[in-house]
Amino acid sequence: MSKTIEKNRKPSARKHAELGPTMSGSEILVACLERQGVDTIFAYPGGASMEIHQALTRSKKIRTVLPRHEQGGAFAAEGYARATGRAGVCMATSGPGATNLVTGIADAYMDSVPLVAITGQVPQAMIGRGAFQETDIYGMTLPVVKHSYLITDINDIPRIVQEAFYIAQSGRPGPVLIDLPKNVQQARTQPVFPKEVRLRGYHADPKASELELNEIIGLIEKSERPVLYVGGGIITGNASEELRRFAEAAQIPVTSTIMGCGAFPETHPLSLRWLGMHGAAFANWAVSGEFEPRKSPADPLRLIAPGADLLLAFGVRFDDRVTGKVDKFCEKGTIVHIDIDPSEINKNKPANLPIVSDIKYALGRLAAMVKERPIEKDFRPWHEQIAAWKAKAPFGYLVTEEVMKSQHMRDHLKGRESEVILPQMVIEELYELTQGEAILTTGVGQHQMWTAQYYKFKYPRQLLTSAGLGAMGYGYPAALGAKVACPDRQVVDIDGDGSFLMNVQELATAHIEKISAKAIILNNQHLGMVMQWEDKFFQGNRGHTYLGDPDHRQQIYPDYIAMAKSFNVPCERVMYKKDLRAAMQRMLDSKEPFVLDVIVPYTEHVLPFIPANRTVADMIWKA
Ligand SMILES: Cc1ncc(C[n+]2csc(CCOP(=O)(O)OP(=O)(O)O)c2C)c(N)n1
Ligand SMILES: [Mg+2]
Repeated sequence: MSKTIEKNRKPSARKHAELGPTMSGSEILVACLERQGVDTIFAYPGGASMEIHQALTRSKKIRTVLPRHEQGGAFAAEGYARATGRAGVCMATSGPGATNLVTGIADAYMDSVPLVAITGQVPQAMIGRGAFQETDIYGMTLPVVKHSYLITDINDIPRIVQEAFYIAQSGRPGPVLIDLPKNVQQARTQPVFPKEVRLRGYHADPKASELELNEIIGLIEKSERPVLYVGGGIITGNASEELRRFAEAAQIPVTSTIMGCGAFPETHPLSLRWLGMHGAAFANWAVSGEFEPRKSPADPLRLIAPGADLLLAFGVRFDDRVTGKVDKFCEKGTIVHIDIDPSEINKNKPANLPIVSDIKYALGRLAAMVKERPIEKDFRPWHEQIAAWKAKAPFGYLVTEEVMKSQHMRDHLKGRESEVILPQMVIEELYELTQGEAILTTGVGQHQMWTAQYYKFKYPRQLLTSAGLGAMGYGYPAALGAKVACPDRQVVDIDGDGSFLMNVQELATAHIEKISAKAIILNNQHLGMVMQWEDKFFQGNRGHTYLGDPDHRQQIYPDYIAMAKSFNVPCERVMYKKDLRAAMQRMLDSKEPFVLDVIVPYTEHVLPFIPANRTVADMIWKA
């Protein structure tokens, strides 16, 4: 080593850290966010966070987007994160601002979305005294965060922010909360920015052993009817390419969860689309077998054709919306479960071969192993069975007698039968017009399920939906976040009239911030999904599921055209099929945010449908 280099070597502490100029706690926080590469924060100010907003006004690197409700801000940050894989950042003041973030934090927790949520807190000396706008947000969010911090020392800010981003984005991603009391924001010091994160006992990158992976290959060689059941873990683990290589090399059909939509191209011949309560009948049969339909769960099960004898469950968590009655889910199959999070193993469904691993690594190795030594097995009979199932029960819909006789036809269409727009048609049309390339977000309800059914997702991070929590109001703010992250992509929220109304104020954010996310409201004037359950289980008795104005049923209520106008957002209503395509094209061509209010009948049910905690034999799949 030359002398000059020797002389310029920093003391060893400097190698691991860097000293900054004297700043306030708020400025240190913003400097730390910049160092993390944060380019956008969705933040709503208040007494306990305005100091941070002041510091943000001086940042040249961070765009601060003002949502019109903190929940909108949290969902937008999630949309940003789901679209990119990078942590989304949201911020709120103490008390009500912080509690308004909770739904977004819980959503990020359920769907493993990297989110850093920052809250202002009352000054330390006031904590525990019932101070104005004091809530214990740290305590309130404990069950729904991956980790959380209450900062009590200004000198901890740099380390904590760095850890927060590392924890949120590594291993199984999730939300991290940082609660920052006002006095710490106001204090001043010279920050020390650490260069690396050191967390004892946190292993973000476990890897399957060669022995375990060889065991999987052995099981595939012994099997006749293997199925890959893959989930959001493939997407968060950036393992789609490895999955495709492995599935193709081994010729194993792939079904996904809704979280996994796009993890494997849904247009691929090996794709079984998605499974579960409203998933493809053929995917459910491929996993659990086809049975004679039965009227009551007390009736015996009569097998028509067996399902998978080997289930490769990769990056999934055997959610009840997927499994139904969990002991009947793939009852006869050997189950291999790979997850990065050891707490998922044997949680809902015991696995015959449980493996804790980063899925990208495991699938990459499996693909390489199969390429080196091809599987000597002919799965053609299995592929033929699956082809027969696909032909028997594709996703489909009919304009039924019930639609024709419905109140919708009387109130709005005056009997013009050929002009009725079914919700499924809207999504098919959007798929065509966007060539399957758009990023879609959704609310929660029937429209969410139809979106997943009638749009075929070719890539990961294309369907952004509140799957685990099922939070209405998610769609439009999430679309804003995705559009900010991916300004060159077409981002469309397919929403329900109930869900859209829950965060409609975000139209203001869209207009003022010039975020041209689009929204299609599949407006059935009802809380459709709840209504569907009323029809099925409560003889159609309406328990507060009608959203229109009962005194003026012919009106569409509320009037989204007038509402959007007040936000200066263009909006069109479509009532007749003949007008749909052109209106949708105008929406897609718009350089501004745009709302398309499509009026659809409320009579449609989402099919297939496996009622909760039932089996594939109880699946209703024909209208
Ligand atoms: C915040 C929230 N409240 C209540 C529910 C329960 N819920 C699930 S779907 C649904 C109906 C949604 O109606 P809409 O958004 O109009 O969609 P549709 O089913 O009509 O397509 C309701 C009330 C929920 N998922 N989230
Ligand atoms: Mg509705």
